[in-house]
Amino acid sequence: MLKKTTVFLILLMHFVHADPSASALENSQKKALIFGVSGQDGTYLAEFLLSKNYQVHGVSRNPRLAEELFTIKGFKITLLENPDFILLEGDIVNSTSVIKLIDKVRPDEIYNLAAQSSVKQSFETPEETSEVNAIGTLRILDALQLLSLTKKVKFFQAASSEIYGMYPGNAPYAKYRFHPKTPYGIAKLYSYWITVNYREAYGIFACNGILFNHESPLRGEGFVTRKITQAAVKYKLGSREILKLGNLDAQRDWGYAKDYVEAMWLMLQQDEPDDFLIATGELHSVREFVEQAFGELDIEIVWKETGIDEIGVDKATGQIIVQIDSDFYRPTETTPFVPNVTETDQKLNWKPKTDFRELVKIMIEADYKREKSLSHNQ
Ligand code: F7E
Repeated sequence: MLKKTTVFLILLMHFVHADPSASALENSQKKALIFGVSGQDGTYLAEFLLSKNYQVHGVSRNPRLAEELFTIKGFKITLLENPDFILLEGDIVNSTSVIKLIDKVRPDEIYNLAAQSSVKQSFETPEETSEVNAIGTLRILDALQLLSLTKKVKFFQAASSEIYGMYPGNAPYAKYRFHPKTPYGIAKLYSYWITVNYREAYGIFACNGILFNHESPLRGEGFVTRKITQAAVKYKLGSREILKLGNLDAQRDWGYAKDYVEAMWLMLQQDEPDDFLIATGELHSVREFVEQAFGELDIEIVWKETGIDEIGVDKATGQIIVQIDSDFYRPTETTPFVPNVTETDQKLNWKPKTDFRELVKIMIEADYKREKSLSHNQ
């Protein structure tokens, strides 16, 4: 009996003090490297991975600015003050920077979320867009090859529904039917195929998440959803500035970015690498988004006139809220289609948790809180 207790104590001491077991514990912590950490998706993904006990290395072109952004947006405690979160300076337009970063961190997983993310802007700066959104991805994949890390590191690429472009809405679903209609979509299609190619050629565990529009209170103000929620809140608080929009009948599949980062991570936890559509499977128009956003604030919109003269009016007061501005039209638009998310549901076992109404509500509430506190501090 005494002998058994002694053996148990010796074993216990061994586990508590022995260095090898301590370092084994340390080594079991996975390391992730996120390119584009300060954007909407990077921020949510960093938080998500930290909650899964990862050590997260986040790359930003300007870490000091990224710190400021995290602080303003309320991520000081969850990110900046977390010892497992490390901000690094780097840029995917620079191969040396990419190689050095990957060599330094030696991550288990890399997430490439760095992009010039505005489709409209891509018509004005197509070359820069391709440099970042297409060749940037190649630089990361090629660094893995050069550093002989093809078997060690798993890679996630944020692909986009813009790669489908002209997908005819009523055609039978086909995963590989691409006809991008924007410089953004074309650059993203290159990054999609180069990811597939490095998987097939070098056996990298590389996955494309074909992400449909995903929004949140962290969305940039130039994207239509955030533009609308901000305008709605300002109107509610007394502003009479007219909301100028482009194509009200453009349709999108809008999900919640916070849900989508879980899907990115899940892809890298599968037995085999593959590409998945990440979407809600529901289409809504910009018009519906406007109605829903103002509706959340008890403002009912009625539409009058047609075409470029169409206006959205406050039903209760007759005040003009929305006007059309052709500057927000694009030279070519992506045709919307309802994505078939069966494979994502069945193979990845992932479904979005937040529907369209909840998403609009989350964004309106966050903008309302922010605007209120801004006006309070003035
Ligand atoms: O436009 C229409 C516009 O700029 C949505 C990015 O995350 O999702 C996003 O790209 C729709 C378009 O996003 C305005 O014509 C009307 O049909 O919010 P957006 P996007 O172009 O769909 C894809 C999947 C990505 O990968 C991209 O990175 O709304 N629209 N009026 C307007 N759009 C804007 N921005 N402003 C307007 O006034």
